[in-house]
This record gives sequence, C-alpha cells and structure tokens, in this order.
Amino acid sequence: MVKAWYMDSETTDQRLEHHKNPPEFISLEDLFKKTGVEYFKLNVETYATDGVLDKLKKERGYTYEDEMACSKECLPNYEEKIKSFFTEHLHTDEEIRFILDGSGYFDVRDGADQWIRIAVGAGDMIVIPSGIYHRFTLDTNNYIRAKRFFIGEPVWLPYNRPADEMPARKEYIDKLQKGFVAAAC
Ligand code: KMT
Ligand code: NI
Repeated sequence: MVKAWYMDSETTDQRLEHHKNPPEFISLEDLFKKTGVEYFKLNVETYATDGVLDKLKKERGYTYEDEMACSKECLPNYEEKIKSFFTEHLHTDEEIRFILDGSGYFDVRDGADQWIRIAVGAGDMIVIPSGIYHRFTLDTNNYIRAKRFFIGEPVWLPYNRPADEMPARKEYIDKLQKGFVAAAC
C-alpha cells in the first residue's frame, strides 16, 4: 500500500524518510484534495492484459509511453540526473509514473508549502499535476523502474523553483484555490 506523510523540515538528505515525530500520515483522498496528485493501483503481473491500464490510457489520452530505470548501472549520468530529480521544480504537463519494480519517494508541496512525501513501489501509478512544485528521490534501495506516460509528444523539461510566473503555475494555483474535484466516471 502506498503511503504519504508530512516531512519534518527542509532536507537535502535523499536517503531518509524524514517524517514528523509522531508521523503525520495523509490518506490518498486528502492527498488529492490538498495537492491534486492522483493515484491508481495497478497489478504489475497482469497490467499488460487485464485492461485497467489500457482504460486509464484511453480515458486520459496518454498516447506516449516508455520505460526507464534509475540505478547507478542503468541510468546514464546517474549522479547528475538524481540531483536534478531532487531539485524542486515544476513541469508544464502532468508527470505520470507507473512503478514496475523498486521504490522511491515523490515529494510534493501542499497549498501551505509543506512537503508531503509519497513512498511508491511496484504497482503504484502516480499522476503529479502540471504546475505543482515537486521532486523525486530514490530510497535506500537505490533502484526504481517505471513506465512514463505523456499526452502527445513528451516534454520532460523541469523548471526549477522559483517559476511562479509560468502559466502552468498560475493555472495550478487557480485549481488549488477552487478545489480539486475528481473526474466523474
Ligand atoms: C522524474 O522525472 O522525476 C523521474 O522520472 C524520476 C524517476 S521515475 C520513478
Ligand atoms: Ni518532475
């Protein structure tokens, strides 16, 4: 089961959980309400044939997909990439990751600028909205393999904070103020 919690403070340590004491966990429902981050559970054994991922891709218009692995052995320019993933940034599009193997942490800022850490592992699919400040780090396993999805031609460019004047940021703030509402299904 995926877990999310409030982090204790600013940290540059990529290898520790850093939760508050006592830990302040947050449900997936609250995570969505507070940040717009969406979560889907998939079966890593059957996703290719069970139709759940196919339905999601169709509904959400994910026309592009590829696979990436993050480890010292598999990722070219590992140190540099890991550093840039962990630098607080935003994108002009959703960041969609479906974890096939390994684990890691996505950190996202809530509306009060507090870090929420989301621990992901095999079977977790996470959608990070465009315009939200976030970062990613491996945990102590130092390994993750994930599928990436995109609507149309992929743009992976990060815009490091501060990027408050970007339209994607302004649109995100607008949605945050209006409140995130789940799509009718
Ligand atoms: C990103 O953009 O932060 C990544 O792709 C990180 C690895 S995907 C689990
Ligand atoms: Ni990102």
